[in-house]
Amino acid sequence: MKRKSIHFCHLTDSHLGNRQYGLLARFDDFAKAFSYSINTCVNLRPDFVLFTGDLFEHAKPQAPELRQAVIILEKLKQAGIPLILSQGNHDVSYSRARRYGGDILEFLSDLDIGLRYVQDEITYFEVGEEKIALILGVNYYGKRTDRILNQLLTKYLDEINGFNGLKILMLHGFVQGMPGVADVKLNTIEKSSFDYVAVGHLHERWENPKYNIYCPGSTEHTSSSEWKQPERGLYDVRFVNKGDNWVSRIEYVNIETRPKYIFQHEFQSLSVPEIREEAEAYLINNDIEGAILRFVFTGNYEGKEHPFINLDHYRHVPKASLHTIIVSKFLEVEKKQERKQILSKREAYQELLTHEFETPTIYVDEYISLIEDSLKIIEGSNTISDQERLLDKRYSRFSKGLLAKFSTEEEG
Ligand SMILES: [Mn+2]
Repeated sequence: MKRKSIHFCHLTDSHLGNRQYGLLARFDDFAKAFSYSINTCVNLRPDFVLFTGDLFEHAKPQAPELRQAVIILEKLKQAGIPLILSQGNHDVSYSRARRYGGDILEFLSDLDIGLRYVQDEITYFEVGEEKIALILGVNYYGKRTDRILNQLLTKYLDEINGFNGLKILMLHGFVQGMPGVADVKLNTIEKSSFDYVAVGHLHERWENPKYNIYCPGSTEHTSSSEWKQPERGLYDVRFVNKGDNWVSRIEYVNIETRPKYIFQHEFQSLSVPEIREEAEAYLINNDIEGAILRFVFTGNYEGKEHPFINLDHYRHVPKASLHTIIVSKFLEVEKKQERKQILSKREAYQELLTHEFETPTIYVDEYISLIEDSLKIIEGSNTISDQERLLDKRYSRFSKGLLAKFSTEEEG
């Protein structure tokens, strides 16, 4: 092989067309993050760019986000950098696409914008006549991914083993070890001898260098659960061939996105008016220009004149932020306390049986034990048929007991 080095970028999950919080500004943010990523790639001048799925938020993108995609991808084409793309779960609605002849990514690759869509097949990065890198792109299959990947590895076994350049696998799914239930096992990846496994789907940066697995995370935050990892980015990957080995140098390059912050505040034993006043001051003090803010308010209060405190409508108090989310957890605290003050479960059953069902006092204990046992059976059984069998048993014991009680009463 003449070529001794390969340079590529890897990004994923841009979710173009996400109108988050119903805001035009957020719709623009997703395009900006993608545009920033592609500009970064153009400046890095790689041989090619990998994109591992979820280019769009919806399988049926509308004109505005389609135009964003075409305009942004045109920059890569102008720079002569091919984009190699694999499928994500957001991009595709299977049956429809299959039946009618193509999904949106196929449509984009039909346009002459330098995009190559790899669906359960191998493509090569070539320089002149020489094949430099083999790239296997796998479609999105959710929990079936592992089985289908195994089938593909068998199908392409000779082609992969016979290739002496750099080998890359692209997929969209949870790899074993990522948060979430795994779609692909490490065993499957291990036996395949790929030099770089490009992964999308998880929106956080995640790596397993031992198995050459790299997931850069989404280019923008699609939910506040992703904020705990504020940095967004893409991989700048260089491989150098030394003898028989490919040696990698992988760097994470940050993407600028709109700032997001979480504030947690606990109120200490205040009355409702004091809480409202303190909340308002706290929101004003922590207002941040252009940011997305999430406030989590917890605590207790002394005054009993209000049934609960909901501070949600205070989200309009910060004026400089783009969007504010308020989570009030007062209600939960109150509910717990109220439950303690009212009745125990047993007292509640007693109340219900005596007053609602006018159950004679001598039967109340029997009925309560039936209720308690029934609940235990329902919570403890795995299947409905188990529940039915055990409940049947319990009811027959109950009616026997009741019958016995009834006859003693008659006698007495
Ligand atoms: Mn995604």
